[in-house]
Amino acid sequence: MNARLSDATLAVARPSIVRPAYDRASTTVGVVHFGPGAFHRAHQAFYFDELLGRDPTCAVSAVSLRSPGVRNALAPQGGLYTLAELDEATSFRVIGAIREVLVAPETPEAVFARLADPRVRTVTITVTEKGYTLEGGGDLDARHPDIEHDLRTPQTPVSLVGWLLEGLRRRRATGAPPFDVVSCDNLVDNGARLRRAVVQFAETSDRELARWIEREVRFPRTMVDSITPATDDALRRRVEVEVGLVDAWPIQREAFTQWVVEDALQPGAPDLRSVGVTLSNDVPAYDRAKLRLLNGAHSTLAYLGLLRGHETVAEAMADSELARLVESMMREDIAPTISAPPELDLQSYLAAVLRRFRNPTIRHLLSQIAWDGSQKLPFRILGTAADALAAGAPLSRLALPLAAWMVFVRNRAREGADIVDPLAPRLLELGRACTGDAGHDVQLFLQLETVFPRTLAGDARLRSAVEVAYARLPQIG
Ligand code: CS2
Repeated sequence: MNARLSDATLAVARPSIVRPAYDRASTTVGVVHFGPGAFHRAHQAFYFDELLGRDPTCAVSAVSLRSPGVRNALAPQGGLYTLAELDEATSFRVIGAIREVLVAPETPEAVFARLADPRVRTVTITVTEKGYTLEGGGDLDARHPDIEHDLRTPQTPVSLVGWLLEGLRRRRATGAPPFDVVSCDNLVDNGARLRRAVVQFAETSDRELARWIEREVRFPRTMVDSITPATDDALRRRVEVEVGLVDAWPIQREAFTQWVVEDALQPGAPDLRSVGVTLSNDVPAYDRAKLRLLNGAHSTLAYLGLLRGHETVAEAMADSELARLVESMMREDIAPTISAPPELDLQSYLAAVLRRFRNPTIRHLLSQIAWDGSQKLPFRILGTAADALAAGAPLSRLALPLAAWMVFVRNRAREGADIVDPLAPRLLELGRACTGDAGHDVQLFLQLETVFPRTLAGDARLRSAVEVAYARLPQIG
């Protein structure tokens, strides 16, 4: 049995393994990250690991808002884990950027101490779309159970917004400048949305703090990209062979990675540009291209691919009829709604996304992409559909992922299976009420106000296109 990965055993890892190019013991925590899931460890932590070789002050304190799983896996490893970059040849790298993993409900004061520490200049976030507790129009969802809890007890928060507000309140009390709040989730205009939610939350308890946040705290917009399939036991076994050590939670991703951050970080912030991050004043152009082309195609492949019996993105792309449909949707329906930044050639970008989807070394499960459809589809498909309606453009292809999502929910409900979605109980209730009649069933889903804006739900052209698509799709029973 091999030894467990740790600072003490790293020396005996296989020579080919890339190790942290810095002395971990001499680094200090300069970044707090909320949501240390696979994507953070594949993406931002990789960039901070690169940066630590020239700036020892940007080690990461990772904070889990809920579960102890990541802490339990990484604490015995001193925060070390393996990153496998899957390309023609797979490379393995041990990432040392995460100095500690805190479980917020267990040690709240340790988290607040990090947030109050003036050496922490940056707070990054990957809590997925549902973690922002926003309602359909983009405002803070004051009826969300976590927000209701935090409104009652702001000093012991459970929501991301609650943690940020109490952290900023305590930071302000120290007299130190605030930290930058850097959302790294797939939301359109992520930084601005998060700023709005935090200020709205502050307004409920401390208007002066709300004004200070508006004046002093930076919430840069970002676009993040790297396809990161969930870790499985096959990866754990492969890492043990290749690294020569046991790693409880290695991470895998494609070789491609991109991070675009609004050029609005505070002076003295980590020099992200020096490690390949694009600082831009036109992040919306990047995030629209990525969310609509890549993520819109991903969700389309997920729901249609699952209905056609496929398991992974690569398998769905090997289905020539489905691949042709998705490519046509990208080129003819989505691309025309995007005005790309000058340095981004949209057709080359689109071709690269399709190549990435076909990467045979990536086992990206459609069932993983199908999670949280109620939170993803508004950013990935509905914005494009609204633009298509405004332009009088055809909707037949764009309606397909929406109809396929509805059929997916209906089929899961009929199978008595669960779905991963913050609206799961409501969705499964709708699924059970479906009859298979397109007009009846589609109308049930269009009533979901937190998913379908009233302007879209009330548009007969959209409803009709989704009904036609729904009627064409295979259904159980
Ligand atoms: C995927 C994304 O799971 C999903 O919803 O569409 O995680 C996707 O892999 C990333 O956004 C790629 O950058």
